[in-house]
Parts: sequence; C-alpha cells; structure tokens
Amino acid sequence: MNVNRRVQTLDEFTIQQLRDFPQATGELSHLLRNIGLAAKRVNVEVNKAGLVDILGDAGTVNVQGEEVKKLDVYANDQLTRVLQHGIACAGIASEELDDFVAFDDAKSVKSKYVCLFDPLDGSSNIDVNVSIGTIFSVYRRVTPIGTVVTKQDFLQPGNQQVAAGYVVYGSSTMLVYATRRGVNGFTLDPSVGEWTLSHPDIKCPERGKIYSVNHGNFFQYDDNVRKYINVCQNKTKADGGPYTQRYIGSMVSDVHRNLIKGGIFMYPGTTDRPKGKLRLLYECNPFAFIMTVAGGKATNGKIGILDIEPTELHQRTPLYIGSKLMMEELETYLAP
Ligand code: AHM
Ligand code: MG
Repeated sequence: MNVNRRVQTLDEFTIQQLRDFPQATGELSHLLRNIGLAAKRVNVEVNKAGLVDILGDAGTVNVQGEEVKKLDVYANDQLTRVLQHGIACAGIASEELDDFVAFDDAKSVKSKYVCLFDPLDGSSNIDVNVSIGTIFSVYRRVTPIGTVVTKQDFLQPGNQQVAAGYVVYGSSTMLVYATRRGVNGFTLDPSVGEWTLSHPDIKCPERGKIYSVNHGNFFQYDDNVRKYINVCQNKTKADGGPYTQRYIGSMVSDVHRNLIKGGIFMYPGTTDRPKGKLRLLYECNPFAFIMTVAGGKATNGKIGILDIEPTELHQRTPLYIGSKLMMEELETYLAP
C-alpha cells in the first residue's frame, strides 16, 4: 500500500499551526473546521443540483416529504447553524440576510470572532453546471467579550480581517483560506470526506496573461477602464502578452483561477451601477485579503479595498484585483 505520509488534513494543518503559536487558543481553528463542515454539506447538495427535476424544485416537498430549499438558502442555514453551535463565533452577517445575527447564548457571547459570508456566490450559474462558491471572512469583535455583538463588530475595514477564505464547488471541491501567515488550499477527498492540503503556501504570480471582465458592459465603463481593456487586447509578446480573456461570471472561480495562474479580475462601476455589483463585506474584502497575503493587490480604483471604511453591511464597490505588476499597470490608467 502506498501511504503518502506527507498529506495533511485541514485539522492536522491547523493543529500544526497551533503548535507553532502556543499562545493561540484554537478558536480560529475551530471556526475554520466548522466552516469546512458546512461546506461539505453544501457540496453534497450542489452535486445533486442537476437532479432538481427528479428530487423536487425549491419550494416544493420532495419524495422524502422534506421541503426543498433553494441552495443559497440551504447554504446560508448550514453556515449559520454550525457557527451558532460552535464555540468560536459571536455572530454572523450574510449576503443572504438583511441584517446581522447576534448569537446571544451564554457560550457565543464569550466568543471573540464574528464571521461574514456569501453562502453561495454565483448561484445563478447552478442551473447550467458552472462552478460556484462560498466566500467567508473572520474578524475579531471590537465590542467586549461577554456582551452581545453589535453592527460595529461587522463594519470593520478589511485590513482588520484575521482570516478569509472561499470554497469552490468545481471539478473538485476546494477550500482555500488565508491568515496573515499565508494562503493554503485544501482539496476535498470525497472518498473519506476530508479536506487535504493540496496547494500549500499559494503565491499569486506577479504577472499573468489573463484578464477577466464582463465585456458586455464595455460601453458602460468609464474611459480609463476602456483604455486599459484596450491595452489588454493589444498586448504583444514584447510587453508580456498576448493576454487572454477569461470570464466565467462566477467570482470564486474567476479569482481562484487568476490567483493560481496570475491575472487580473475587474468588476468596474457602470453607468447603471456606479458602485459595481460586488459587495464589499461579503465578496471584495475576503478576496482582497487572500490576494494581498498571496502577494497580489486589490483596489476600488482609488484606494485599496482593505482600507475602505464600511458604512453599510451590503455596500457595493468597484473591484480590481490580481497579480501585483498587472495591477500596478492598471493603476496608471485608473489614476493617471
Ligand atoms: P451573486 O452574489 O448574485 O451571485 O452575484 C455575484 C456574481 C459574481 O460571482 C460574478 O463575478 C458576478 O456576479 C458576475 O456578474 P455579471 O453577470 O454582471 O458579470
Ligand atoms: Mg455573491
């Protein structure tokens, strides 16, 4: 039997990290483990999505007599539930919910973290079998431990994140998370249901050849963005090109690919939506944190995404994110 002893599970990896930091309490590892558990449950349902006509539509009752939930509602419930029943999370905010949820039981109020997430991003792609994902971010609460969390705990700038990550439900299912110490990727081994370290210490290449943007909106972008897109289209071998355009329309997959291969992803403001589409707290901040730890950059075109002071839970922002040197070139067009 070929036993590969170097393969580490998510639990082994986080325990190893704890050993290196004896002052750590293990709460963050616990929280990540809970998110990993919720993601495994979501993965099972995402894999059954194509059977919806057989198993029952959302809102109907399936053959087992259970009510069938929309997948994004299911994902939201799973994440909320595991975090509420865990010992490390004092409250959550979700793209799926209008307001944050404070966990007010005796255990939760003593927890030091809050978690924000987009439970199932890109869910409009489910019907056509395109990869979708879960995005999350973790902050240390700013209100005193022992009290019920308030909105203040959730409206923190991205540079205060303790950890952030995502799960991509793709040709394989992967969980990638970052702390200030690095970005690591774990692939779900379906035979044993374990997250297995497959992409240790991910670094985003300083330069890549991919640019990702919704070209359908081209004439709604401002002149500077259009000029930069033209630059991408006209790259030659001599200046690092030619570039290739890749846009799935599922942010987790688009940014994941660019993180690994090098590239740039843009969701600029449009005439209809000057602040773009993507949400600062649930989508942009976590990816900006991951990309920054991996050596890349993320801005709204004026300032770093991580430096934006949030004022609302669901605020949107233009987003430009990717390889460091490509971002630096883009910035010369955005702020000439
Ligand atoms: P959602 O949160 O409603 O799923 O929308 C977010 C998704 C992102 O995954 C993706 O990058 C973007 O919407 C695509 O938008 P568009 O179709 O406008 O290009
Ligand atoms: Mg989303």
